[in-house]
Amino acid sequence: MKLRTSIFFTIVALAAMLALTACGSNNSKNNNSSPAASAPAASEGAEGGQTIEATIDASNWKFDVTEVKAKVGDTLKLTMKSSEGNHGILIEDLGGVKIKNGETVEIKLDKAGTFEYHCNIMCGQGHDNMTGNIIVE
Ligand SMILES: [Cu+2]
Repeated sequence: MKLRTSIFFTIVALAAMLALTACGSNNSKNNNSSPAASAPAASEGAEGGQTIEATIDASNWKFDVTEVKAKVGDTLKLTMKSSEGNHGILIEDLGGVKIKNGETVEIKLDKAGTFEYHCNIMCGQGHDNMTGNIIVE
């Protein structure tokens, strides 16, 4: 009876020691792993950073909106509608963005300036009058 008990405790003690050393080696391995690089999130909302929504309605031969103002860092969500005739919008100075009737495009405004847009579909005698400006400050 006494012998059994002491063997039992010896086994328990050995098991505990094994467990401790196993834990110890695991911990040292974990400590060697390089820290996870946490890149800073894209800097949004600092200056500008808002979403500006504008709808430009085209008719023969004008755009109802000829000036859209925004700030550097804003995202311009531009929708084009054509209530009369067949028109489109081309913004050459902002990467040649094209917007068709009923379409919405999102443009990230990352530089200041005045960017002209104009109709890019030959729509008739007043075609050349169909211009406007996106002013980014
Ligand atoms: Cu046109």
